Amino acid sequence: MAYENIIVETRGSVGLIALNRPQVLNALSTPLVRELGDALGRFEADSSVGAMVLTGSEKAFAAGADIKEMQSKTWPGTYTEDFITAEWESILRCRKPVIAAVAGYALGGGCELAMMCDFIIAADNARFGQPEIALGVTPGAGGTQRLTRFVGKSKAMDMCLTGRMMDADEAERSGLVSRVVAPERLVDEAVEAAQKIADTSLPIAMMVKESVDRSYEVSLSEGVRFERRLFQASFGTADQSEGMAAFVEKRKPNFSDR
Ligand code: DAK
Repeated sequence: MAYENIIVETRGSVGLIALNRPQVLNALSTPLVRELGDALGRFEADSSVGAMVLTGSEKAFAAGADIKEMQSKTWPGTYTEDFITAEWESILRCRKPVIAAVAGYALGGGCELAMMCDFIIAADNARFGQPEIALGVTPGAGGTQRLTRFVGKSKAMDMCLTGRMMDADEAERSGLVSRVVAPERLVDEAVEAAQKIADTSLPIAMMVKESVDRSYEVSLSEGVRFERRLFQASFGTADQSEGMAAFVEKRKPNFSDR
């Protein structure tokens, strides 16, 4: 697939995808979301890639779904075609870790897309929001659900009902983002974090991701039981032998993803 709305490259063992519709602040059109799904799928299938970074521009990660594309949609149409659900959910099917590197606006579907990633590194000019209410619609890709889990009910209600934006400092204080960096450091910082992940054992990194994600779905005791089984299963890997031998021998581990 030729990409017109994203820029894709590989840095070391990291797949880097930049949303690229600068004239509309990276508004998420159906073609863009389709291309994103294709690129993520390729990195997911590429054994030389251990983690991905998703970013935008310095002005906008993404200012939401493309309002001009949505404007003429109807209820029966969005419902029967299940408006862009399958394409949007492609990022949730990634089993390799995906980091969002967010500068500028991450609004509506842009904020939702960032929250679908495994964690968010923000530039200090990042602004997050769920302004859909001002357009006469509700959030549609997890804004009321994931944001509430990240920042709690009070701030989620505030953001979804008033549409106000949260700056990077507040987002870090509230647990929405993991770290805040200068805009010019953003992509490098995210790629370095992704490379650090890619340097570990791929199956173990995937198990860690799956286990943290499971904490949102099940009770604490079931989650800990799931984690315990994965921990025990990790002793069936060559990478457990290598990781522990490397520690004892005071050298860097050389993981083989087995
Ligand atoms: N869609 C289309 N075009 C957009 C856009 C958007 N979301 N955001 C900005 N643009 C365009 C503007 O129309 C403008 O284009 P021209 O007029 O130059 O042709 C250009 O980008 C620059 O924008 P501004 O001139 O407005 O720039 P400012 O710096 O003055 O303002 C802004 C920046 C981000 C505050 C403003 O552009 C803005 O408020 N944008 C809209 C933000 C918004 O309401 N976002 C939420 C959209 S609704 C679903 C999945 C996802 C969704 C729903 C369902 N399913 C899976 C079912 C998501 C829904 C949404 O995101």
